[in-house]
Order: sequence, then structure tokens, then C-alpha cells
Amino acid sequence: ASPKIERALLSVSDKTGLEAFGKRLAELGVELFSTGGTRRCLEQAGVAVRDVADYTGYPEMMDGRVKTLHPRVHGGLLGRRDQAGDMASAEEHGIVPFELVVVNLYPFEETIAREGVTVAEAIEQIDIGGPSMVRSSAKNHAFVTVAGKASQYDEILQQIESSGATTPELRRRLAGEAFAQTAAYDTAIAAYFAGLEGGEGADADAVFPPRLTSDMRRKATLRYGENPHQAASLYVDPQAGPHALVNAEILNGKELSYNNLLDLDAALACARSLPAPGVAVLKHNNPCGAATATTVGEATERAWAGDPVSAFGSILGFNAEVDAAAAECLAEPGKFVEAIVAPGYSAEALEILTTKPKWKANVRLLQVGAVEPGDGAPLVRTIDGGCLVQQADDQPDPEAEWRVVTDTKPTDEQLAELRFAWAACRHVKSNAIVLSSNGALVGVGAGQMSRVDSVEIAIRKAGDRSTGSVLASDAFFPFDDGVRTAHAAGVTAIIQPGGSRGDESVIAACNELGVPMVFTGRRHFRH
Ligand code: 93A
Repeated sequence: ASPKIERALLSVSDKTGLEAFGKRLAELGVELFSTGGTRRCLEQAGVAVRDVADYTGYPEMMDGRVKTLHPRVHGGLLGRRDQAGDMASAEEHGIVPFELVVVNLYPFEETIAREGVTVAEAIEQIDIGGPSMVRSSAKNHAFVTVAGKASQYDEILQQIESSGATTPELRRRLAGEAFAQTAAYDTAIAAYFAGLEGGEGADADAVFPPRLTSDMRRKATLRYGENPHQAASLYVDPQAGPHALVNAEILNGKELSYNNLLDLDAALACARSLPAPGVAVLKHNNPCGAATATTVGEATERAWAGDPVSAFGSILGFNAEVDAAAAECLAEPGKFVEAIVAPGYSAEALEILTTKPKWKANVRLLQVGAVEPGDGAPLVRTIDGGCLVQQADDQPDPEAEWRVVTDTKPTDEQLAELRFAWAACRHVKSNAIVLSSNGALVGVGAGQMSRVDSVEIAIRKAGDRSTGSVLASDAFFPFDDGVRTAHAAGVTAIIQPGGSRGDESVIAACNELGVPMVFTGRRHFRH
């Protein structure tokens, strides 16, 4: 049976919500014990509370380094109510059991984030007693409820109000959250020490600290992963901004799946790169269409037309509000979309997209409020036994570094088209080739092991539309075969990073064929 909550131990650095919580606990007849600062805060709010020092018989000492590290505290947290031996020891040593423990830790990460903090100051902010209490309580969650933040207070109060105790399910969940918190805390400390050692690790820490050391929280258990036999969850960064995908408002549709989230992420990233109003149509994490136009409706139509067969069941990313014209285009007979992410939807557009019962029941509509430019945040990918971290490839290219390497110069129209193709190309899996015309993708060759295969696929996809199009390649052409194949299909201009040993022969081929070519000097692999 769950023990009645009679005694609580509170020791918090972040005192948000403390007064109201303590007050209510006292009203419910819970006897409160606290460390110095927490006690003063509660007393100022008129809540009766006993000092832990008074209970242990030892004052806080060594500048507070030792406050709660005492058998009377830890015995009261770790003692098992159903073990006669534990209870006898408690009795013998004057130990009282605590049923509720409320602890959050010295703000180590906030401290090291401050400018000019010394190592000594950082070290003083390593909490020892707090994590010890958290871990003792979490281990003994069969009997003890452990909380660490204001957002957990209400649920605990509600349970005490209704039954005088908490449920085993709540105690176990809170224990898991508590261990996750102490683990993240120690990880941040370890990362800080790694940074002090200097060298490469220190540089990476300077680039990545906030997102990587912040503890990701599990937001949802997903139905399954990429396939039904794979278990999966969604974790979110509590520091993610209001316009992040994980914080999107879901206006319609079924639960999001693992693959939906993966594709929505790619669709949003692609939409971020496109000129507004721009629309990206994704399938299996690759754009099969993308367009920019003067209106959202037109951009939608042209993005869909990029590859209408592949677009069935696609995921769309918008960088402008979905309006009635865009919605009407998508809701036409014979079309279906899995999900859309957009800054917003007009009321009419929402109405149109949810009129048909099949759409109403299925289509996931996500609203992110605004599509902001990428911030180069760290991207983490696991590998066997570890993970790789890199900055996201979401920054615009410095166009000042582009060079026209052919005798023939691109016209202004060609240059504008090349710019669009180049913006879309980095969102296609390598080897990536895209063909575009009038601000819309007309052919995409994705994920091939040889570049010339990607060229051929892009041309085949474009069909007649390859005539007059421009081509972008995410990395250099090693040989001139790719550009010759493209020219034969009617491609009129090319953009690529350059930097191959075969550059000379590729440039020579373009000069021979009269095809202007731009080198960007920057590659956009996506593996
Ligand atoms: O310096 S400590 O590592 N030694 C301790 O024994 C100890 N006990 C609690 N830090 C300790 N705490 C921490 O003090 C708690 O984790 C909490 O963050 C803070 C609350 O102190 P106060 O109530 O004085 O504001």
C-alpha cells in the first residue's frame, strides 16, 4: 500500500512555486523539513517548517558543503517500510521516514554559462547533497515520492488531496525523471571538465554546449519506429524555441508517426531554404517537388507538379501561410497528403483541408507560428557505440564566393534559377542532382551511388521539362560525363561546388558545349 504522506523534506535552489506548494502541504497536515534557504523562504510565507540541522543535530557546515549528508536524512529516505530490519535501525537511531522529497540542484549550468566565472566558483556550484537525496528517494520510490520542479507540484498535491498518498505509477515516473535529471547534471559537469582540458573537445564544447548538455526529455512514446517491429520515442529539448517543430500546434489529424516527424523535419528545413512564398513536397525524406512563385497557391501547384506521381501521400513544408488557393490545389480529387507543416493556415484553408472525411481523419496539420532561418544548431546522429555531432547545414551560402568558371556567363534569369536550384539541392540525399525551371524543381535524382546515375534519373523525371532547365549538383562532378548527359537533355546552366581533380575537363566540356557553369566553393552532402 502507498504510504500516507506525513513528512516532506524540501531543499531547493529554484524556489519557483515553493511557497504555494509548501503552504498547501502544511494545510494537508504534512510536516515539513528544510535546509536553510528553503526554510527561510517558507517561513517568510508563513509556513511552519523544521530545520534539517535541528533534526540531524549537526549545523550546516563548510560553507554549506555539508547540510543533508547524514544518516538521519538518508536513512529516512532509503529505509524500506516492509523490512523489519530497516525499521528497527530507524527506531534505534531516531530516524524518521520521509514520504515526499522536493529537491532541485545548485544551478551549475547557469553558473558556467555566465561570463568570467572562475573554476573555483563553478566547482562550488557542483551539488553533492542534492543529487544524493534525489537518488536515495528515487531508489526507494516504492515508498518515497521525489519531485524537482514546479511543474510536478500540482499532480502530487492532487493525489495527496484525494487519497493522502501518491500512486505507485506516479512515484515510479517521478523516480525515472529524477534519475534522468541527475544523469544530465553529471554529464554537464563532465563536459565542463573536458572543456578545461583544452584541445579539440574544448572547441566542440564552445560550439555546442547549450543544446547538447541540456537534458532531452521524453515527450511521447511513438507507436513504432521506421517499421512496426521497432520501438520508438520522441525526445524534445526543453530549450527548443516556440517555432521549433517539436512545439508545433497540431490542428488536425492522426497521431504523428516516427516517419512523419522525420519527413516533417526535412520539409520544414527545405521550406526554410526556399524564397517565400515557397513550398516543398517531401517523400521518404527527399524533396520530389519544391517551388517558389508570386502566390502561395501557385507555388503549391508548381511544387506538386514537380513529380505528381511521387507527391501522392507526401509531406509538405510551407514558408508562408497556407491559403485557400493552396488548400484547394491539394484537396483536388486524386491527391492526398500525409502531413503539412506551415507557419499558419487561413480559416478557409483549414476548412477546405478538413472537408473530406478521409482528410479530416488523417491529414496531420502542424502550425509552427513562423518559419525562422536555421541557427546552425548541433545535429546529433548515433553510430555504433557513440554519436556524431555537427552543426546543421542550414546557413545560406556566401554568394560573394561564387565564381563563373566558363567562358559563357549565365544570364540574370539563369543566375536566379541557379540560386533556386542550389537552395533546394542541399535537401536532397547525396548524390543529389536537381533540375529546375521557373522557380520549380522539375527533376530530382537522389541518393544514388554514382553522380551520373543521379543526373540520368533527374533527366528522366523531368521528361520534356529538362529542355531549358538548369542543374544543381550537391558536390563536384568527378568527370565530364554528367555535364555532357545534362547538356544532351537540354540543360542550359549548371551550378556545383567544384574542387575536383577533374574540374579542368568538366569546365572544358561546358565551354565546348556553351553551357555556363558556376562554382560555389561549398559542398552540400547529405548522407
Ligand atoms: O553543498 S551541497 O552539496 N551539500 C549538501 O549537503 C546539500 N544538501 C542540499 N548541497 C546541498 N543541498 C542543496 O542545497 C540542494 O540540492 C538545493 O539545491 C540547495 C538548497 O539549499 P537552501 O535550502 O539553503 O537554499
